[in-house]
Amino acid sequence: MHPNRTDIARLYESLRLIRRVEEAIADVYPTDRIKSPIHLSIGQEAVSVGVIDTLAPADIVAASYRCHAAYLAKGGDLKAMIAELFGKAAGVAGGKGGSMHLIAPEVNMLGASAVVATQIPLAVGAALTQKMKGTGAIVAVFLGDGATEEGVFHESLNFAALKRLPVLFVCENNGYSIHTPLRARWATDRLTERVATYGLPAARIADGDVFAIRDQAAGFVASIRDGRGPAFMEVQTYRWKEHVGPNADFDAGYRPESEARPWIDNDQLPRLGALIDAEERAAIDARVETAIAEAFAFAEAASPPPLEDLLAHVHA
Ligand SMILES: Cc1ncc(C[n+]2csc(CCOP(=O)(O)OP(=O)(O)O)c2C)c(N)n1
Ligand SMILES: [Mg+2]
Repeated sequence: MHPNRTDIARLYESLRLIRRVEEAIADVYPTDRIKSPIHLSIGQEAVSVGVIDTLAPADIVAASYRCHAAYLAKGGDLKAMIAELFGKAAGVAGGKGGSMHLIAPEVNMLGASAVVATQIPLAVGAALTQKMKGTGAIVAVFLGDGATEEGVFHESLNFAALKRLPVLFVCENNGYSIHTPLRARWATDRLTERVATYGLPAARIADGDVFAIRDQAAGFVASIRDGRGPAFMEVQTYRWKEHVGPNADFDAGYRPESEARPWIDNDQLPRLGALIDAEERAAIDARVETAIAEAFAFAEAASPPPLEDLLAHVHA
């Protein structure tokens, strides 16, 4: 899939929106107007953007608590997202879920959850539904490297491979589970080889290149849509901010800033921006800033859930 000018502009706009939304969230966070923990994907956006660009609107996406990028790349409503973070009734989960529980059924984004790896079996269940109903839709599920250590990841791979379910597993390998690096967790980093033994094709992309991610995903999506069963891709990436919260954390002692440098130098956002002419880029950037300003103003003005709804939709 050689990207043309329209593709590049579309990918750039998606990357730019996600980056600027998360920067705006990080800016507002210290004011305490955002009522939930936030897990930013700044630096990792190309994974969601590259993969989701290959999906059809009817296809389904599932993500972890680090779900802003997937939600926005899939076309989730920005106002309802920011209202959710502000704890307002107009939020996607009525203001009661926050950043880790984004959901957008109108664009086929399943509900995210704070519990590591729980999105994986839900995605496989959704894939089983598509297969049994013959809808032709496929499912893409995003998961962290830490999530591959959960038993349910392996159960899900096995079941999906056995039943040849239409699901694309996408591991965003940012090298850390909170503060613990891979070398303290895995005897070998041959993740794709481990996964392939379940009987599904598995590929790894090491350089964070959004076009390479998109090409790999497009190939797998075509094969899954043809009924050839699930596929797995590992994309190496890097989280620029702390695990949870708006700040950099290179002073925390678990990773050096020098480790981030090659990833920051390889940032796909300016790379794509340089491939677009200045006038078009300015128009995109302006559109993004307007959407963000409107979403934050909407969230600010929105009402909190009414008192009588306090115990609705919660476990008590
Ligand atoms: C079942 C479960 N175990 C532990 C946790 C605590 N926890 C929250 S995030 C996280 C790290 C997961 O790392 P990874 O899957 O690599 O995702 P990343 O945060 O890097 O995107 C852990 C261990 C949890 N939320 N759920
Ligand atoms: Mg990780």
